[in-house]
Amino acid sequence: MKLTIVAYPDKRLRLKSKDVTSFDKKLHNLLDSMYQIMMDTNGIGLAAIQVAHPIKALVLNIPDEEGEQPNENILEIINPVITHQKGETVYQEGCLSVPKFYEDIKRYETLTLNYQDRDGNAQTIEADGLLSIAIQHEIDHLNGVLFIDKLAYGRRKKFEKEYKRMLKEQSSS
Ligand code: Y12
Ligand code: CO
Repeated sequence: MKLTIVAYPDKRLRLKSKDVTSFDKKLHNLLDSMYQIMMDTNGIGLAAIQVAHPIKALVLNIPDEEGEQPNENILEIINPVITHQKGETVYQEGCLSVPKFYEDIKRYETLTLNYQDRDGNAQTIEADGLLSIAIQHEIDHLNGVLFIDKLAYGRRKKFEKEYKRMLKEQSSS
């Protein structure tokens, strides 16, 4: 399945994603293609809405201690629900839908997540570190929220100015 990444300020990124109800070949093809485009673009997390599919599905591949992302570390998360979250952490986040921008964002440090795998089986994981941050970032996408929405007013204004300039430069080159 040929996918392209939807980039800010495309309004489709503001859609609220719907529950997945069919765990069929179509879903599996979408997950496989999402994983492929995420790896091809050096991503570590991607929500289906970022490839114009407003369903509650996301893929993650968190780098290990060596910075490697072996295929067996892939996490496919369908219909996620965070049941517990605590602590506080700040990390410089980036997003495949907001290219070239990185910002410090405050998140919960640890969480417990209930979700379904690609076959609809119920799963639970406890997450901390980068995995916890990535899960929160991607679940925000399912609710139409981007990491830049969490910036303070002044920082957001600066971002909008710089991003507009970048888009203008891109379109004239
Ligand atoms: C911590 C922080 C954020 C997340 C969400 C997942 N974010 C990403 O996967 C970001 C990927 C990314 C990749 C880039 O490289 C290319 O596009 C080739 C990139 O570089 C440029 O835009 C030039 C920016 C972001 C999880 C955990
Ligand atoms: Co993102």
